[in-house]
Amino acid sequence: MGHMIEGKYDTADDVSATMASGEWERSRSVVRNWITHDGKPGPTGEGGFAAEAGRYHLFVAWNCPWAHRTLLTRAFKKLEKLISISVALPNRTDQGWVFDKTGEFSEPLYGLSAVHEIYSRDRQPYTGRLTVPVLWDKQQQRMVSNESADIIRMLNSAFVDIAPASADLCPAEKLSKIDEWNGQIYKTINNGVYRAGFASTQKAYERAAFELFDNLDQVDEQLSKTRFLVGDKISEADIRLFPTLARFDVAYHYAFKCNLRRLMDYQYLWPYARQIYQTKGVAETVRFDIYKKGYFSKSEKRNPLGIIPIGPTIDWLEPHGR
Ligand SMILES: N[C@@H](CCC(=O)N[C@@H](CS)C(=O)NCC(=O)O)C(=O)O
Repeated sequence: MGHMIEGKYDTADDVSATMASGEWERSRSVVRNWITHDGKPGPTGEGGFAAEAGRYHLFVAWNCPWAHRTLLTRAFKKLEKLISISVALPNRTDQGWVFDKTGEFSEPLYGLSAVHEIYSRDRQPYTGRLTVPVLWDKQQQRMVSNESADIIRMLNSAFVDIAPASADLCPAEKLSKIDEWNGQIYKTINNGVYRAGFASTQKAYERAAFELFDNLDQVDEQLSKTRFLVGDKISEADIRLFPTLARFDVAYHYAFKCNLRRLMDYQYLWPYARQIYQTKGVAETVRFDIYKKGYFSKSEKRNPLGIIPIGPTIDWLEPHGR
């Protein structure tokens, strides 16, 4: 997959390195401005990004779990009419994430043919990986952020005065607990599946895979006691966990060899995942068919023939009983 140096696209693969130990490491995002209600700077980056209806746009792909968090937050915060989206095709090419000319995967904002074109449109020359999600300011023609963790936090707070009423996903009194879960879940579960799937030695794979299931077990235990990770209301921690759960049995279990247990085998985690799936607005952010296309796309190392499995069959609409 390509990257960009000083605003110029380069098809060469630098990207996420596999270290000598066989461990796979995700490189960091680089554009980290914040939308705030009054345009004052957020915790990082520059100011000038005030919350306004219709001003911002998200570039996403259905199969990307990091983009999925932003779509979930957009849904939970009732921002669908305020923030528009462009959805890239599930299979990346030598141009990285690309769009179709027409239909569901065409790019409505500027008619772009690839996500790297939005990075080169930014007035500040960009250097780095060309990832989704990207939060874009249509007014200034600038990238606000390409870090999903920041994007979901700003979407939670910045639009409260102009969007319909919605629940606070990060209430102050629960923030430290939310951050604690976020840290654990990111390392061992969200990124854990990739560390297992992209490991290049037996040892690195086993370390990541065992750690993943150990942490899923811990989450299951928590969900035996509380409806959501942090008490009885959904929070940002649940929003960050759900994209991995949604992809688990259909993709990670098989494509990334995360097969000690299935999500379906968990007593609490599986009904909890269905509970979130059955919440208004969530099913519209989920595309199991696309997950399979993306995770089983042709890959020399993982799936050389690019054959997509027919199953499994999973009933996400089964009553959750929680
Ligand atoms: N830290 C970023 C990571 C996003 C990310 O890694 N996205 C993947 C897709 S799931 C991507 O676009 N990769 C393209 C590449 O690395 O070239 C975030 O969470 O926003």
